[in-house]
Amino acid sequence: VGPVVCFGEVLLRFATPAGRMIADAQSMDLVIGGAEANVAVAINAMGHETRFVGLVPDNPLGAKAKAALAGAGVDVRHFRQGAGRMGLYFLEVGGSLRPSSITYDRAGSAFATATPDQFDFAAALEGASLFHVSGITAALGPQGVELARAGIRAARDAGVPVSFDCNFRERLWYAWDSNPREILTELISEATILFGNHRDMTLLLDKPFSGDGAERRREAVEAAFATFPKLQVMASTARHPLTQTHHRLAARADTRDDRFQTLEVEITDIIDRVGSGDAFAAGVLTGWLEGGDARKMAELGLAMNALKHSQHGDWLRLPRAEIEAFTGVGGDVRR
Ligand code: KDG
Repeated sequence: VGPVVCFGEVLLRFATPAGRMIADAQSMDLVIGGAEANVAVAINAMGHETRFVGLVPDNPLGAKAKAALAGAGVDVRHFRQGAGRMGLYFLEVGGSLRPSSITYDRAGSAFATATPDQFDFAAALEGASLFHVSGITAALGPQGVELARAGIRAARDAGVPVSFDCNFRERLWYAWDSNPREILTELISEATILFGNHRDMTLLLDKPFSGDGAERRREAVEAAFATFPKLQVMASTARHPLTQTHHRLAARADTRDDRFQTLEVEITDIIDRVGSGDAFAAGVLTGWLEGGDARKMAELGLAMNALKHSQHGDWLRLPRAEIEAFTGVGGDVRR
C-alpha cells in the first residue's frame, strides 16, 4: 500500500481554557490543525504511510507546523515553506451549556494565496494509493479553487484515486462571491471516495431530502451515486446532540453494492470535538486502504470519530489497538 497524500492548509490553533471567552482569556493552548493534516496524522497513527503537501510561511510559525507533522510521522518532503503569513484559528471552548466557537484569522495566508505551480503534485503523488483533499481549500477563494483543481487533476493524471471531504465551511464560502454548488460539483465529479451528508447533497443538487433520518441519508447516497459516476464510496456520520457535551453518534458507509449503518454510540463528557470529522475520514480511509467492506469502513470511522472526542486538540493519534477495542461502552482503568 502506497502513501495517502493529503493536501490542504495547516493552521495554528489557539484555544481558550474551557469556559473562558476569548475576551477574557489571558492564555491559550496552541496546537496544530487543518482538516487534511488532521487526516494525515490519524491515518499515520493507524499504521499507514501519509505524505502532506502544503505551504506554510518561512518563519518559526511555519517551521513549528511542519515539525509537528514530521514528529507525528507524516512525510513532509513536499510540505513547503515560503513567503506569506500563517493561517490561524481561535477556538473559544464552551462546555456542557454553551457551544464552542471558532474564529478564523487566515485571510491572505501563504497557502490561500499560493498558485498551483508552487507544488510539485506529480512528484508528491509518486507511488501514492490515494489523494485526499477537502472543500475547505476551494472555500478559501478563487486561488483556493485553482489549487484544489490542480491537485485533483494531477491525481487523475497519475491514476491515483481521489478522496474528497465536503467539509462545508459556510463562513469561508460566503466571505467571497463564490458558487459552492458549481465548484464542489466539479471537484467531486473526480472523486472515488466522498465524505458528505444529506445537507451537502441538498446544496449540490438544490433539492431537499424528505423523510426521517435514515431514509434521508439513503436517498442522499443514491443521489450521489447517480450524480457522480466515478464515485465508489460515500461515508457520513449522523450526530444527535443531547447537550453540548453529550451526543449520540452513528456512521454509515456505502459502496455501489454494499452498505453498512452502525448503531448509535453515546458520547458523554466530550472534551474536544474539533477534528472528529477528520478522524472519521481517517478511519474510513484506513478501512478502504485495507480492502475493507462497508462495515469495516463505517466501524473504523465511527470508532475514530468517537474517540477523538476524548482528546484535546485537533489530532487523534491513539494506539491502533485502542481504536479496535472501542465498543462505545468505555473501559476499565488500565494499570
Ligand atoms: O476539521 C477541523 C478543522 O475545522 C480545523 O482544523 C480547522 O481546517 C480547519 C478549518 O478550515 O475549519
